[in-house]
Amino acid sequence: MIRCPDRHENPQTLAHCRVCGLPLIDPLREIGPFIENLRARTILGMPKSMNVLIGTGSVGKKLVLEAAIPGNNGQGEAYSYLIADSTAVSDLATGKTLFNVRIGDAGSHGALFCGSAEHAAEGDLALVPALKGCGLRSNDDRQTVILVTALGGGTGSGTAPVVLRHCHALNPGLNGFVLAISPGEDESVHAHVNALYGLARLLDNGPMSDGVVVVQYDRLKHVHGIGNTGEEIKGEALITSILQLMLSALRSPNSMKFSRLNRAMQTHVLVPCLALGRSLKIFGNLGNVFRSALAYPLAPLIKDNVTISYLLLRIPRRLAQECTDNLVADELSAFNRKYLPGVRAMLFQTTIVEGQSDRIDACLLLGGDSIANAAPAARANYEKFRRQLGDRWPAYGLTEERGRSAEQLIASYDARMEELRESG
Ligand SMILES: Nc1nc2c(ncn2[C@@H]2O[C@H](COP(=O)(O)OP(=O)(O)OP(=O)(O)O)[C@@H](O)[C@H]2O)c(=O)[nH]1
Ligand SMILES: [Mg+2]
Repeated sequence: MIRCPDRHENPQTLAHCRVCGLPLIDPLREIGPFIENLRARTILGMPKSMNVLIGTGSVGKKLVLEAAIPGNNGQGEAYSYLIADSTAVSDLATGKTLFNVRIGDAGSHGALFCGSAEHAAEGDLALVPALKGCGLRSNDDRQTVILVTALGGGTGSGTAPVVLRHCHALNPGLNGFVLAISPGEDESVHAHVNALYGLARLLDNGPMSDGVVVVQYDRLKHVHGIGNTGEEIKGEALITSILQLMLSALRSPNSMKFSRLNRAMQTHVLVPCLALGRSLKIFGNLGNVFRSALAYPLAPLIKDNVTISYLLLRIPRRLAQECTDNLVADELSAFNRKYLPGVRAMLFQTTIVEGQSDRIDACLLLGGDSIANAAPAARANYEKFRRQLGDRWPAYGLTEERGRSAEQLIASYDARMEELRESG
């Protein structure tokens, strides 16, 4: 209810009092923009972070909260954090710069479709000030944004592209990477529609991120690794490991070389292959470690289609003298020649970690394959959805035209990849 200046009660939807006809003024709505403006000015006084980690949707939120716990990402104070989800963050006690933007109206409780979440994020006045607070303020090609999200839900798939578009508007030179969890093959039609739409939007406009690392959710069941205290790493924890490797290898200024090469090659969708806690004593050499990673890509991949091969490598200090950059380069190019014959360019980044373990972690990021191969279920489900939908597009916050443009974006990416492969 809202009161008029003469204190008659009225429903919030009216513009004038139903008793006396005086105008109804909602103080919060009137001074909202003023408060946002004030907040933005306060934020601009904060130090600028060169590395920003953003989580969208429930899964993104969980992963960012985990990474923001001091000591968890191995990066000290290098990152600032932003969470954009349909539910609020209750615990901000991480001791870090952590912004929280609530997407959508209070009644939605998280159940949104991609298009509705996209509209909600586009209309959200708090998003840009929060991004400025994270450090996105001016054109700077050293700055890195890593965004983590699942694509099967509505909030993450709808919000992530909007957030990245704002990031590019604030810093056109940024290096942007996404870790995206795509739905498992047996998930619902809606999950696949959200994922295909979200992925298309991430490739839109230029595209919005230099590399989208796609992990298919059900593939996590089949991969196991070893942590530095000998514990088994599986399922959910594998995502955390990939994110940690990305946070340490793709931070400023190293991120620049990856994004520049990726822009030149236009291979924006990357499939990760993970080998965690491998002992060089057991595996003999790095090539064998890479081979064990390639045995089970975390999204479907046709190996002959791979044109670019990145390696994020983490080694303990005691192996630093043994694993020189020259050795890593030699082993990676020999491995590529043998198992990925279509590779035209490669790049790696080694991170040294302290500790007594003699185990190494490797994450190959392989690009050049088509999305139709990396997410076959997405395409089939999208077709099914389109046939069943009839005129109910608005229920999903979409129009037939937006759906078609998403399909075209994916098709043109795939055509570009095919052309690139054939030209080689
Ligand atoms: N990493 C991780 N992914 C999950 C888990 N459960 C489901 N998923 C994947 O994440 C997708 C759902 O993503 P969420 O982040 O929960 O959805 P959302 O973006 O919050 O969207 P809403 O539907 O609006 O809540 C599913 O389609 C699965 O593919 C989990 O426990 N961990
Ligand atoms: Mg959710």
